[in-house]
Amino acid sequence: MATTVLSSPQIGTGPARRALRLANIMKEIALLPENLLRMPSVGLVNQWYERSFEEIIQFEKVDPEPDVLSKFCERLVHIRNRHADVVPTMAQGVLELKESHEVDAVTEHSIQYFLDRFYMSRISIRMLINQHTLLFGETLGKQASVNGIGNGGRHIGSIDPACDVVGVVRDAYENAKFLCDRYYLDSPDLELMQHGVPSGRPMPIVYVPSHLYHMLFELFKNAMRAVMEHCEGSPPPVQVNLVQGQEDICVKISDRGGGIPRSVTDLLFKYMYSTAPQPSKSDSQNVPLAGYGYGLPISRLYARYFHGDLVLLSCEGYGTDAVIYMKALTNEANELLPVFNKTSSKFYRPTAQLADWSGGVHNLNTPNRDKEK
Ligand code: W6P
Repeated sequence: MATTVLSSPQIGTGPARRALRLANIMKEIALLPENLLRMPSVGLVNQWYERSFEEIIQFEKVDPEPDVLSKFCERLVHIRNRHADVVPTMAQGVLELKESHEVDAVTEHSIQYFLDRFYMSRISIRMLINQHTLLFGETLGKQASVNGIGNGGRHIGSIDPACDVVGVVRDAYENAKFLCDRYYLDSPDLELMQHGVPSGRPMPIVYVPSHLYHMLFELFKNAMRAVMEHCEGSPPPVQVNLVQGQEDICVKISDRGGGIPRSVTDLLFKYMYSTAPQPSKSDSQNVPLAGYGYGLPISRLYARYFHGDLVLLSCEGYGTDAVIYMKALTNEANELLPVFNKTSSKFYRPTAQLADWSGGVHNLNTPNRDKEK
């Protein structure tokens, strides 16, 4: 894992790699359903990509002198900031589409396919930018990530070769609990159990702590909200099982929040369904715990980025298990990237599928249709 995401200090490879990934996803943007491409927010995102691409390729031809290297770092930081709001802006674009057009099943499928690849590409590009700026940036970067201030000196950019899963779980729980207490004036306790390593010992893995935190925080918020909305009297605890296996490391978060019907489980990962208007800034003191935005689909992409996964398993009437799988072996945990080729372009002009099973309309809209992956 470490080797795939380390940018070379030579300027030749850094810009080339980023430019290639930018070019790949820009070709896919061009294939988006026309209706979506015409939405103002999507146009804005497209402009950001065009501008960043132009800025990056400027660096391809110049010699990697120290002055150029630091200019390159500055440019990367600038680009990272420019793209900070890509996710809510694309979500806005999808809302604009829903409000202005009837969206058919084929279009919806294309949008799901595109956004999964688009956000995965974004995760990978931001990972490259973070690695480069942390490892080769001026001031802070050098000391914090190479000589290692604050984390025992072990970080390699944003990668922690001994990421403390237990610590990240507790941290994510505490922060979700804070929001939960503020909104519901109470919150479920955490019951943490470890398997495969002695209890109370850390369970270190090679991982990007911020990615793991992002997934756990999202799942805790969902679990807590379900529990608080469902329970009468004192809320039952959220149980977390942490398991070190040979092949996988699993984090299972179990809530007794009443569960969700099977037909809804897949919808929670669909961008077209999970798009809701952003709560306004003035509401920020009293935002609901979760339930807007792209938290779950994007968390699953974080898991899949290093060949793990995130799945939901619910028993309607009782509660939900959410499992994060991570690869235990780092040589299997390399990047999973979208590549653009003839296969991917075909997905944007899919032919409507005819049902080959009886008993209902099995078109692309059927929630329980088997996953394509
Ligand atoms: C629920 C719905 C959900 C989504 C994600 C994680 C946990 C839960 N619990 O009821």
